[in-house]
Amino acid sequence: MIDLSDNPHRRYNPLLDEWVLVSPHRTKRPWLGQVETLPPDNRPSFDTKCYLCPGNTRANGEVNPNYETTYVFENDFAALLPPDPNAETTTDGLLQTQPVGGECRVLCFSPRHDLTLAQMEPSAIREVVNMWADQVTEVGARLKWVQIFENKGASMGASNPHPHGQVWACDYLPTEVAKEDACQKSYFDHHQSSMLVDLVKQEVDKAERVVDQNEHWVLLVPFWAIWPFEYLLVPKRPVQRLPDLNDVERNALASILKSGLGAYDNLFQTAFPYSMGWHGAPTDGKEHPHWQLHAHFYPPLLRSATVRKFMVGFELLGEAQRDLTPEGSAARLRDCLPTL
Ligand code: H2U
Ligand code: ZN
Repeated sequence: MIDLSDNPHRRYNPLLDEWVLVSPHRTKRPWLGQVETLPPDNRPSFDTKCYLCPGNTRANGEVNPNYETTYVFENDFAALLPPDPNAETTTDGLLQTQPVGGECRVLCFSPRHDLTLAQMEPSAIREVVNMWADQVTEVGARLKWVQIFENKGASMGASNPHPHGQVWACDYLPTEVAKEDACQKSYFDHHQSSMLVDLVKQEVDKAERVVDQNEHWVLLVPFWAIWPFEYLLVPKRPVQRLPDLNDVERNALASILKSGLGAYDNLFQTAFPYSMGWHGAPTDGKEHPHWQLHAHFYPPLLRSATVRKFMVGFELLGEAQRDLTPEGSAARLRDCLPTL
C-alpha cells in the first residue's frame, strides 16, 4: 500500500461525485508567488460610515434600528428578485435560459463593528444560530432553497468588515446543491442510512481528521477537502434542517463554532478569511431523509496570513488539487484550538 502522506493520489468526494488530486510530496517546494497585503485591523466598535452599524443610513436611505443582538434586512442590491409570472424558459439550439425567482437578505451578526464571529461570546453566537434557523423557517416557507452564508475578509469579497452574513434564497436547487442532493439520495437508496451520518461515525472512530467535537457536533477536515484548511461541520444525529436543532444542540453549535473559528484565527495569527455556508434539506415542505444538515467552510489561506491558494491551471482545466494532506491540516488545526 502506498503511503498517502507522501505520494500523489486521488481522493473521491461522495457528496459531489468528484475527485481531487492530492500531491503531499510537493509541500517542500519554494514559494516566490504573490504575497497578499494584510488589511489594517484597528476597527472602532462603531463606524459612522458603516452601513451595517446600528442607527446608520444604508445606500437606499433606510436607517438601521439601534439593534442590540442581530438584525436582518432585505439586500438593497439583491441578486435575485421575486419571480416574474410572465417569464419563460427559452431554448435556441444549445442556448437555454430559465427564469428564476428569489430574494436576498443581509444578516448582521452583532451591533459591534469591531468583532468577528470567532471573537463573539458563545451566547451572542447562539443568537446568530437562532437567526440562521429563523431565516430558513421564514424564507423557506416561500422558496425551496435558502442559502445562508458568510463571506469573511476582503480577500473573500466581503465589502465590509462589520460581522455579517447573507441569505440568497431561490425557487430552484442551485448547481452544487443539486449535486449534493443527487449523491445523498443515491447513497440513501443503497444503504438506507444518510451519507453524512455514516461519515461522522467513521471519522469519529478514526479521529485523524477530526478537529473538534462535542456531544452533538463534529468538526472535521473532509478526506476529500480541496481548500487547505477546509472544514465540514455536521450534527451527530440525523438532522435535516437548521430549524430542527433543539436548544441544547444550538448551544453546542455556538460552542464548536467558537472553538473551530478560534483555531482558524490562531493558525496564522490573523483574522482568518473564509466563505462558509449551510446546506440542509430543501424547504419544499417534503421530508428528505437522505439529507443531513451540514456547514462547509472554505478558507483560501495556504501558508501564512498572506499566502493563499489559487484555483488555477490544472485545477481549472483538469481537477482540483491540494498539497497538504487533510490529515496534516487537521492536526495543525487541533494544535491551534483555543482553550475556552
Ligand atoms: P458582502 O460584504 O458579503 O458583499 O455583503 C454585503 C451585502 O450588503 C452586499 O450584498 C448589501 C450588498 O448588496 N448592501 C446593502 O444591502 N445595503 C447597503 O447599503 C450596502 C450594501
Ligand atoms: Zn459597522
